[in-house]
Amino acid sequence: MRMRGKALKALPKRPEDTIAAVSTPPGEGGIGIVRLSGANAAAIVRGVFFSSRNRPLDQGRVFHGEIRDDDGTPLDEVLVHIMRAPHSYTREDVVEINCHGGAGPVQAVLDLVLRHGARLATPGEFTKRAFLNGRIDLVQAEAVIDRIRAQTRAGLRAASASAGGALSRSLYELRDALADALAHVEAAVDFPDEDLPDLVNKSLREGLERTLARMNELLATAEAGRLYREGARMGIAGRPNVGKSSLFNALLRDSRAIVTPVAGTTRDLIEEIITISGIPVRLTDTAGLRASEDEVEQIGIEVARKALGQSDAVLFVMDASVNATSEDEELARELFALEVPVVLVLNKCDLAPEAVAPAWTNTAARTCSVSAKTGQGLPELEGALSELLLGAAPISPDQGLITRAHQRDSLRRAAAAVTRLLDNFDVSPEFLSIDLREALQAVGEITGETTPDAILETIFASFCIGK
Ligand SMILES: Nc1nc2c(ncn2[C@@H]2O[C@H](COP(=O)(O)OP(=O)(O)OP(=O)(O)O)[C@@H](O)[C@H]2O)c(=O)[nH]1
Ligand SMILES: [Mg+2]
Repeated sequence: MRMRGKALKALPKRPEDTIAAVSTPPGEGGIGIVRLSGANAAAIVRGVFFSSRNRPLDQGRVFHGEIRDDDGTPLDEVLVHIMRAPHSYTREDVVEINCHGGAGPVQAVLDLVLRHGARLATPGEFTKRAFLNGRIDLVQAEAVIDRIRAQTRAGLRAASASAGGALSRSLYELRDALADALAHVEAAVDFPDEDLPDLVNKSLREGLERTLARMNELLATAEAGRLYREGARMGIAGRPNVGKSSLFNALLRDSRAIVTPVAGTTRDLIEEIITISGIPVRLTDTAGLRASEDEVEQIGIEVARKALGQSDAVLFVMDASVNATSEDEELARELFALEVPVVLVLNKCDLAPEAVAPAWTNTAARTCSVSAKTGQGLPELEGALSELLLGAAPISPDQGLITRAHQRDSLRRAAAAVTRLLDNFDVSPEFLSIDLREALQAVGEITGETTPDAILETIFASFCIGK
């Protein structure tokens, strides 16, 4: 899909050289793919590939044959697939060589095509070419790497929606509305004697108010977008023996952490990923927090405190079957001071079904009664955690979300410019056009139309080699 529309900046020159890289991960597998892109891709492969049926390499077919070394020795048996420009990922000629998947074959085939004139691709260079050649915009390019790195189905759906253009479409609507407003305002500047009719002024203002509302709607997706993409961290804290490791195992649905009746069982951090409402959550079980003489335990407690401070949420576990102690109270005070949302978990409710949170926990913290042993209350706890992350009405991953900090920052800048403009609407039109230009620039930085080259470099450099 072509999305660039009215580009605000001339595209950089099309790259001339032909690049090559291994597109599959290192290690052993059924196949390993060496990919080439550029004007000489087919010619380079023709020099090293020998078709088993002696057919000329051409588009649209898969060819079986051998890759031979310069002295004619067979290196690997392969399938070759040619995609001619512009019907390819990069819009250039692309050739994929399917080798046997091991370091030996893929490296030998890569070395050979490099000797025959290809250059080793930099990280993300195939996708960068797709962007520079106008096949995809920057939002879609970034969604490609999000697809590769997606850890949950919801994360993959969010990335796929953006790769398909869902977020881009919203941004182009904003850009077009801002560009139209700018045209109106500049007409007013060009013909200063002719006051803009009130009607035009009114519809301009209303249009910009709608644009601002739409920007704010998109900004409201940023937290969910970040969570689907990056995930969250949650730590389990509490006194020794309250059942933290049991709860960790129950949420993981696996016996990962050691559970014993001995207080001080867990020493090190134990981390595993669980999924809550489509969000990958790195759950950390920690050493029970208490004043301890034991050196190993003390170190564990220190590490636990640090991990908890870096969490997006803390599950503060208490043993409901015994009276809360002053240690619980002190710990609660410490955890609430972290300014991280805390969920109070009253565990072992199978032993004490009527237990309630002690009066001193009377804060805004959510409270859940669970039994890590029987599983009672776990769905409610997971629901509370989901609400804590995504709110009561979760945003669907399919709608094209703002997922990255740089997208959010640019959109905030655009919204601030439109807000400023609306606040000063009755002042001279020159000022309006300055704000409109700034908003357009900021929106264009998200889609790639006005993104400075240095930032583009950084974005693509974070991709993997071969993509
Ligand atoms: N009845 C009952 N026992 C539980 C429950 N959860 C944990 N236990 C028991 O409580 C004891 C301590 O459990 P752990 O999960 O090791 O507790 P912990 O908080 O990780 O302890 P430390 O690692 O020492 O800090 C074990 O004997 C568990 O079987 C529960 O929901 N109900
Ligand atoms: Mg433990």
